[in-house]
Amino acid sequence: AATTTAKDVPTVLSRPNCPKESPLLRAVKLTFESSLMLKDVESENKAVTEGEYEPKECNSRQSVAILIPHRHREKHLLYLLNHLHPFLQRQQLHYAIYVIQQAGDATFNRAKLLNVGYLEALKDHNWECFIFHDVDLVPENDHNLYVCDKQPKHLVVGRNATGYKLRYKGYFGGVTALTKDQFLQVNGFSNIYWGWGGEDDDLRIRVELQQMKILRPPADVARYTMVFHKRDSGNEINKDRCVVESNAASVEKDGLNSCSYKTLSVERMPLYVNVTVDIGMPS
Ligand code: UD2
Ligand code: MN
Repeated sequence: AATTTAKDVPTVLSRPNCPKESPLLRAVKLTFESSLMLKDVESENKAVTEGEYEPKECNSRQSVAILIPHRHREKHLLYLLNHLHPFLQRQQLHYAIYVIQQAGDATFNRAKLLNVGYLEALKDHNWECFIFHDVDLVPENDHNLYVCDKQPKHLVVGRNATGYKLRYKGYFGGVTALTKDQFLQVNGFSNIYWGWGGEDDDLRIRVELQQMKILRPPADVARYTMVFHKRDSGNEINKDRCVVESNAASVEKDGLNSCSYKTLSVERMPLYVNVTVDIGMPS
């Protein structure tokens, strides 16, 4: 019979759990160099493979999928990747970055793209935590931890353009963190928000309907720089954004369980998984 000796024990068992607070957190100055190239960011992040990273020194406390809805914001994506990879590594997380690209020119639908990202990422790994992340928001403080909590979390209290203050009570836009189960419990985002606005408030309504409570890090930590931009063409203000709001009955029919889409490609790039998807158009 086979006997087990110490040297057969996989290293993953012998290495310690990562500490509650990573010793690697530090103050970092954000940079937005227009000359930055993808190959520079790739060569500075050699430990990342196909968008995924796992600390070698310890067992990560959570596995986290970062989901970024995207169309035609290449420069913003580059700035974000440049900052986010080292940032997440300093937090000693097992993570992967997914960019969900809306194919075609139909009206943008941020919320539906994020539903797709959740469903597609779970095909790769049983992620415990999901971060729903605008492409243009760069976290300023290493202590803004990209992990999930007992309740859904909103990671943006303030940003440069709004004097680092919460925009309004109940604001839930920009960057949010929900566990796999929390997101399933609210049936994800509504799929019917086409164009700008409202889908973030709708997610808050879904969270509240489940008697969950939104948590936020302290204001001095939950700070972001938003790269300046104008409203994109194809993402005009959604005039129906207040009409379509979810309620207890609609949540059961509209969300993750009704999200229909066609995956056109899944490209495993060095720094992210690029999911290109046909999500249809407003009916
Ligand atoms: C606010 C919210 C955002 C969302 C939006 C309303 C903050 C910081 N953010 O963002 O979470 O609720 O209002 O829908 O409050 N995008 C593209 N290409 C496009 C259009 C949008 O990639 O053509 C993506 C990209 O990730 C972008 C996000 O969608 O960051 C939100 O769009 P935005 O940045 O134009 O809207 P903004 O800044 O008003
Ligand atoms: Mn923005």
